[in-house]
Amino acid sequence: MIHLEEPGAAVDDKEREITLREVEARVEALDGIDLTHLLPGTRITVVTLAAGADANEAVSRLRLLDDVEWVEADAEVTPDRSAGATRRTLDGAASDWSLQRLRLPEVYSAYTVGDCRVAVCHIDSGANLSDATRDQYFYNPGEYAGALGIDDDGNGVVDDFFGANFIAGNNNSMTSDLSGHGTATARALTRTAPRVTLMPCKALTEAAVVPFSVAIQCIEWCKTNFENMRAHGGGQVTGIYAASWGGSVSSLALSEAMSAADALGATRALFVASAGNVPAETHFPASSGLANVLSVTHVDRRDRVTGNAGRWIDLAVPAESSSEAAAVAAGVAGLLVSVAPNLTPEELRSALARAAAPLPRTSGASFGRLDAAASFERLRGQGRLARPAGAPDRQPCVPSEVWAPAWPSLPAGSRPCVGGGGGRACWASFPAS
Ligand SMILES: [Ca+2]
Ligand SMILES: [Ca+2]
Repeated sequence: MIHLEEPGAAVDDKEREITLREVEARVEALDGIDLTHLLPGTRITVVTLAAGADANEAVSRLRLLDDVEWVEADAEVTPDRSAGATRRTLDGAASDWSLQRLRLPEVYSAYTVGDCRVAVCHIDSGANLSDATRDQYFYNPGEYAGALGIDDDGNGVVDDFFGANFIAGNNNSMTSDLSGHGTATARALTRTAPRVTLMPCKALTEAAVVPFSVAIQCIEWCKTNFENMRAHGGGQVTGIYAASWGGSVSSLALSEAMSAADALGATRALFVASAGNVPAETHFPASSGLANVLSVTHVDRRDRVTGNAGRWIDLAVPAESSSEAAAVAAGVAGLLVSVAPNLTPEELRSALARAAAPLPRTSGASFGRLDAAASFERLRGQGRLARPAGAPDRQPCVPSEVWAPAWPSLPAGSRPCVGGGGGRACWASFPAS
């Protein structure tokens, strides 16, 4: 991936986009470069080397271009499933003991939680439609009333009624999950957060790795959806992004996409990222140090940290794996947003972390163990609950009635990306928040 210089002479977004396309064309003209793909809304271009091209040579040539700020390999990381986990055990996530330890039953009975107009972006291996998660699937109101074969809501994917898949540049809506990982984290998330919508984006290849360039496309797709939801009357200010994967290699490109998702547009962004299952000083993106990341490890029934430990890790969640822990924490974040939609990423982080149950100082999770009931109590004490304590409402949401009427085809406040093809929207064209 290469990062292009900001075109200084550009006077508006449209011209800026044209300039970036011109730079991209110059990159593509270089020997050894086969294909480039400007990620919409960013200055990041994914470069594919020609067959037989020398990677080091191509990188050197790219670095010499005036318009290129930096070059990095498109690294791949793996999901944080537990080492001994089988599909069968993963299917049980999140387990009863975990929900009990989090005091979630108390939350369900004391508060009216869940709101189908609140969503969590699930960047994983997809999610198979199942009885457990079906009622909580995203049903894209920018597409379901549109035309077949058309990207009606301009988010880069044609007919993405339920989800998106950016593997191998397919940009399609098929989120079927071959690995079982995404289905398990989706179940953990939806079980934790009844009535909160799951927005699945498939970023895991058949080789069971997450390329950073694909994760970036998922962030953009979800970001566009959060912007559209906000533009059409939704109350959710902070988009929640669940990332149950990571690795030892850092990425400037992914960091930039995560920061931009927070800085641009009318919605902000909180990433809930798994800290890894084994000791490691770096587990990116959880260890990125970005202000809008909540890094999560896992503890057993006796509060012993069984996942990664380190000063950069924020919270521990009772769970079988770091993947499940991140999914559960993202679910709790969704629940909090469902009763207090105005929460910013800072306030959400604080509501989760500052109410945590203490763990021994040596545990390696800075704030302790997540305590969902204490997080709710903290917000109630601060007068932040838009929906105060009341009878639980567990009725399943009717997808076509969640956002009614369906959205018009042009996302409010956006414009098509120049050269992006097919009416694709540029969320970067939303003004900075
Ligand atoms: Ca679409
Ligand atoms: Ca369509």
